[in-house]
Amino acid sequence: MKITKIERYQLCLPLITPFQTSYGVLEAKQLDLLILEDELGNRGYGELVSFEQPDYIEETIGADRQLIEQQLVPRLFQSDLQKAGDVWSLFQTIQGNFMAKSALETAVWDLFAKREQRSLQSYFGSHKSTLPVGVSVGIHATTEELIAQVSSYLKQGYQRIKVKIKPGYDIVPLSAIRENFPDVTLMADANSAYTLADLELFKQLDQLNLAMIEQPFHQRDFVDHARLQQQLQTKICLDENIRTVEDVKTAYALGSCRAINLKIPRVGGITEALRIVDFCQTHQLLVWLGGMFESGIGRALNLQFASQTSFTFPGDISAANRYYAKDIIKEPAKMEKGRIAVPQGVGLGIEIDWRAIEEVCEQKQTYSFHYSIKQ
Ligand code: OSB
Ligand code: MG
Repeated sequence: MKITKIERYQLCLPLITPFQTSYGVLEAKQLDLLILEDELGNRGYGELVSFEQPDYIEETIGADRQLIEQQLVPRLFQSDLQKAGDVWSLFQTIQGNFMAKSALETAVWDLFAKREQRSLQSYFGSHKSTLPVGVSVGIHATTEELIAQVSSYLKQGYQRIKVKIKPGYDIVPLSAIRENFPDVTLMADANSAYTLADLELFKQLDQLNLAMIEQPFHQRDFVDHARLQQQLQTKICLDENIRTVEDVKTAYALGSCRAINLKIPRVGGITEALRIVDFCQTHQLLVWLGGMFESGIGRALNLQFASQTSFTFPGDISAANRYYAKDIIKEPAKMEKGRIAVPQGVGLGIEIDWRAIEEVCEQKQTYSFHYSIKQ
């Protein structure tokens, strides 16, 4: 396959309500839509989801745009891909920059699926048509507001609640939720805000029957996570730490966690994500699908990928209306009875809403094949 044209639409989607984590507050999500065109006129879609601030991981959307233009686009134009999995080796000598690589790698998967007239989920051997989903709840000003928000999400049907915590906002809000909703599948996400000095707090959280505690410690720490896991009944889940299957091997060997929050963009795309699913299956680590405030495009990818039988725990794949007033696809993800449908059709199974794109597009850039020759 030859890639003949690449378009990049720079979008900014305002969130319905600001989302607060231990890193800060997010009010609008910058994201880039990448469209890859082949010699037959098929178009594959990918989404760049990195943040403006390098707090969650090192990448920023600004640096990623530059890397895409200077490194990844030229490599794609010079390639002759036989299958989607070939992109992984094409990008292999570029270290890090996982979200930048994922934006293009996933677009190539969509492109191959469209060429071959197949759904994306068929490549993963999956057939499920709907998935149970959960929701991630940000830090709220008061416990009352938090309880009201959780209550509203549960009424809507969400099957699992994840609550963001930070030092000083942890045991009180979580105990309140547990008291009000004794049976809900509940978990906490610390986004790296604690250290092993907080062991006593984690022992208290261990009493709340949480499904897991996500990323309590530093993004590069495996050793203290292992020390904590040894002393807790509750599963530790790693998010920020996990960029490659080698990271999962390290975590497994040390006993740093019993669950993995897998985000396709954070691990550089579908090929690496599949390796991680395989390793987790073989070693009995719970693997589930996380989110990055994706638009309908990234959400469709998440739904296709999480439809594999190995995913049983509800993902951070909420309905479009949990995030944005207006999505950029024709049929935004809706939740019914706690489940969201896997888009049907070829590739990602979605259609872009070009009017909506026009409204939120801040810049458009087109790279054509000759771009790489001029390098
Ligand atoms: O830590 O899982 C996280 C969103 C952005 C960055 C990091 C995280 C999150 C979420 C929300 O928790 C996931 C979503 O609903 O898309
Ligand atoms: Mg997380």
